[in-house]
Amino acid sequence: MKETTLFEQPRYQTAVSHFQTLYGPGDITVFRAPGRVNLIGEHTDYNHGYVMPVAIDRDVVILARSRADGVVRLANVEPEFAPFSFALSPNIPSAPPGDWSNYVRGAAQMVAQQVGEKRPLIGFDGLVVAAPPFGVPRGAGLSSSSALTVAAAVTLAHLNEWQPPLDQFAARCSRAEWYVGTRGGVMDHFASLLGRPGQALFLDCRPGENGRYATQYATLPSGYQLLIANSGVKHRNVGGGYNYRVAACRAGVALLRRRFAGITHLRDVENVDWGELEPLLPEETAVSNLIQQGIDLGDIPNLPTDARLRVRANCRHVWSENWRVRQAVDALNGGDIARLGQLLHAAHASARDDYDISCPEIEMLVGILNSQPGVLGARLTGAGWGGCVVALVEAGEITAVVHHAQTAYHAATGIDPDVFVCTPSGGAGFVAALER
Ligand code: NG1
Repeated sequence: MKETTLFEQPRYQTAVSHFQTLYGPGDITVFRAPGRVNLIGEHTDYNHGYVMPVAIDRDVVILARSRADGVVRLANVEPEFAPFSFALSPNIPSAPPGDWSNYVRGAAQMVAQQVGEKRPLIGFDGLVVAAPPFGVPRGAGLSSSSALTVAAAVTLAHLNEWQPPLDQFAARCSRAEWYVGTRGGVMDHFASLLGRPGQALFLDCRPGENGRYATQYATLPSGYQLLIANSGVKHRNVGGGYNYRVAACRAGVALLRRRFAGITHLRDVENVDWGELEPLLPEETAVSNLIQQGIDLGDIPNLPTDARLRVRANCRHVWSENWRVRQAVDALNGGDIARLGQLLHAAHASARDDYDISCPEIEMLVGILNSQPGVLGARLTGAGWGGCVVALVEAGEITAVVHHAQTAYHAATGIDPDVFVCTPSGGAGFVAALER
């Protein structure tokens, strides 16, 4: 996009004037990182499995001006996010849990570690612009937090002239987000950095021996659109259910290893019949019981010893979801859209029944969407417990489906859902520079 065009847009005009009020006149560089919607492949990434996300046309933007003293000062156009500052270093102290600055601190620490002591670290004065309607909706399973992490990392990498290969950068961004206390996988950061307009990313979340990741792109079929419906129920990964699922999968691998020596992730048993795996996994067990059996879960934060884990069903979801993602790639490449729709249905049922990550509002939305002509498939997307539903819809029916989802969901729950058509966008990076 040409600079003049970009800075003439009201979103950027307002942001530039806000920036100048904070930091005075001078040059401004703009970076962006999109959120993502996951078409299929939920909770498979941290199991070294397969995912198929799309970068969405809602993003986190950072306006930045470099500072030679290595300090990062960051404000947000949304006043509920308090400004903060810190000095770049390979070991940046964290703010209290839940503070938005931790995503930026985690990203900054990672970049500082990579750029190393070769030269002085360049910091920046910055402004985050991610308010509705252009920003990534927060707590909606569309990776607003990872978009913030990636936007901060992209800004600092650019200012410090660090240009790693994109897959390596994405993997490092994912690890950087562990700083906030989650043990998430690589999907969101890959989607945000490697997204392409009009395409879904098929990612194998297991790195090769050289540490590189295999990626492919599948073009979304013409004549169909992706609809995103936000249930309005906020989901959070910090604490609670997400890490329980990570633990259940880890425990499953440890138990299966007694029969299948050397396996490290559920991915390793993708070609073994489920019937062979099932008897080796307990239906439900307490964390304390697993620890007594010598299974190491000690590094997973927020995991009480009396937490009960549905090891068998959780592992079944991951095992079957990996199969569905591979089928979905074949369906997309073969133009079999009806088949893709069926796979989305099946993926939703598995996420609900085996992974227990749905909730009544999501069920309501999925039901409403599935009842409409032109909807091929609908499923919850992202970590779960609220957030968004993604649906594949015939283009000719999309307006009616959006309208119906809004009115029917509001009538049933009293919540006004944000329902929108998603245009797959390009990946994160430098956008434009304004020289003054
Ligand atoms: P969201 O929906 O953005 O919270 C989380 C994880 C992903 C993946 C999905 C479930 C993080 C940063 N993101 O995404 O890696 O595991 O859940 O498929 O932890």
